[in-house]
Amino acid sequence: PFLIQLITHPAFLAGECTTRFIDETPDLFELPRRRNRATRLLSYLGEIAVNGNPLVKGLPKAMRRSPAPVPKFDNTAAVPEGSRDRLKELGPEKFAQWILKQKALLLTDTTFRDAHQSLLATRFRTKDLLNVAEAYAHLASDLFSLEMWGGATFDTSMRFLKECPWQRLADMREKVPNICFQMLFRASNAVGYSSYPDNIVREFCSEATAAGMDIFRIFDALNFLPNMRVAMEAVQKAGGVCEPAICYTGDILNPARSKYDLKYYVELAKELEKSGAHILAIKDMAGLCKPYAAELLVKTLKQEIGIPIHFHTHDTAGMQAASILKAAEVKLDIADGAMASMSGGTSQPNLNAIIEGLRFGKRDTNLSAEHFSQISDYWQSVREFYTPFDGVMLPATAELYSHEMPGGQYTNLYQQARALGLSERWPEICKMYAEVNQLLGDIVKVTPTSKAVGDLALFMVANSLSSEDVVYGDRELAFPDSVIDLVSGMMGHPPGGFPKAVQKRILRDKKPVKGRPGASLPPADFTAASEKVQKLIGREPSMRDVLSYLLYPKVYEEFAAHQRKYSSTSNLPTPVFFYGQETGEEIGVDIEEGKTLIIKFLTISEPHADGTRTVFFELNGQPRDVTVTDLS
Ligand code: 3PY
Ligand code: ZN
Repeated sequence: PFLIQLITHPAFLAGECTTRFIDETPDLFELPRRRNRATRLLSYLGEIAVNGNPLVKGLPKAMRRSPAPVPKFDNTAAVPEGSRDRLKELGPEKFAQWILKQKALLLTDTTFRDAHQSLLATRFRTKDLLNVAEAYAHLASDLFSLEMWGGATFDTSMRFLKECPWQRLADMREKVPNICFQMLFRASNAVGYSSYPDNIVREFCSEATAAGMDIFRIFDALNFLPNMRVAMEAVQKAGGVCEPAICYTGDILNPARSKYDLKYYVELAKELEKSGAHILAIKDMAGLCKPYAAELLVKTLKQEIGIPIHFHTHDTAGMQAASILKAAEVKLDIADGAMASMSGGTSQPNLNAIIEGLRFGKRDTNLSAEHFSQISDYWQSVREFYTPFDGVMLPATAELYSHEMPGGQYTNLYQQARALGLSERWPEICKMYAEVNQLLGDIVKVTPTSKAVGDLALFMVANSLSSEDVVYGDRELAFPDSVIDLVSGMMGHPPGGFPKAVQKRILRDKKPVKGRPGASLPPADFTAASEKVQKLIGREPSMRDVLSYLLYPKVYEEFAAHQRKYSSTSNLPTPVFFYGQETGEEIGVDIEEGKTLIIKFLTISEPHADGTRTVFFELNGQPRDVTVTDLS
């Protein structure tokens, strides 16, 4: 095709063909590249048509195929100014001052990140996020921020959805220029499950800021300050808004839970303010901060520190909108909620209801009920694409206050238990989770420490082990890696350290890490990583590619292999990505600005002698077929 392109090119026909002409005429290469791209996409569609997508195998089927209706807005109107314009104008310090002056309670919408992480195993695809992004820019410009990145989205988008997380951020940024973006950053654990070298943490923050991230909520899963400071400094240096979090556990109202009392949180908050925080987050990842505790905590913090306070909670027990309202009464500055149709349960409290709860009062948000309803309707339709991941809605029980499981983990651990055939023993697992927490000295439980506690609880129930067996038994036990990482100090250190006997039994002869793990990890070699990535993707990698690889080497390799084999599948509609096309269905796939492939699926042949099948399509009106090995 290249030769035909060349000899039929108008410049060639006009006798102007030189080597320079070939170099300077990139459209010569366009046809083969596009064809190649189309062939690869057809291979994906053929593969799904014959073998299905393993992601949804055995899970309840999503019945919705029609696109989710996007709220109407005047797209010829200028994008209204929003919090991001204010941040750009003022810079982080003065922006924080501006927040303090607001009468309204400011709101963050978590639907693009935590809500689907908590309810749908983080499976929202970029396409569904982008489709509503411009509507947000026009209809929800008075939101304080959109939490749309970080936490599990980084790993999940590559591992399961085969999408580039950086591309998601950059594309969202393009469509929403006016509202601040917020991300969740696990301090030295970055967007992963254990400490990374400091140079990765630094480079990540700098690159995320360049890609359009504004506000970094930084937490450490043990509230371990040395880990947080590395990330805080990196964000400050990159010019981002630094929002460190105190992770809330226990119950400040319960005199018997004295390890994490009011004084503990106030001291932590003061330290964070001293280290240059612009905003302080209260991260109530399990939804334990009851209304009167929230009131006491926020009221006290407002007296003790001078920076704005941002409250994040999960509605697992069903009571957390009340905590937000109580905190708003004592001058909380910003609260997190999720759009109605993606709220409640292990997700955030209902944003639409909070807006109405505050209407006509002192902290009235002045946000539009009508616009936010339309946006919630969009998410309700989108949610119907994700039925396979929307399974278990565990009832909230007051047991939550004894096991203290984070929202994002609650349903996940249940799924893990079910996969091990232990779903009948779920109440026992919850009790064991609480027991493991005490065994480890009563620690903060949030990614990644919560995973280690959950893994150990499952391990103990599955192997019928008691706490005594773990501490005093002499049976050889192959503890899960996450548990070894935790007690060896690779996730940082809890206040007072881990109980020595437990640590010794789990680590045996292995020595625990002293101090901050990042301080003893060798720096990552970016040059070597870049060479490796170049081999995987066949082009000069960007720093973003290299960071994705360094954070998740194996996941990145598989993601790169998917791209090589199928090209980017990110633009396929979600039902097609999960289930393939229906017979006779025609879809338009934008492969780049202004270029759309029209793909119609016709049929699948009977199997051939070699176990393959032929899948027939029409591509832009022309017949095309691909051969796929039938794995059934
Ligand atoms: C994460 O780290 O992904 C969390 O959501 C913690 O709450
Ligand atoms: Zn959360």
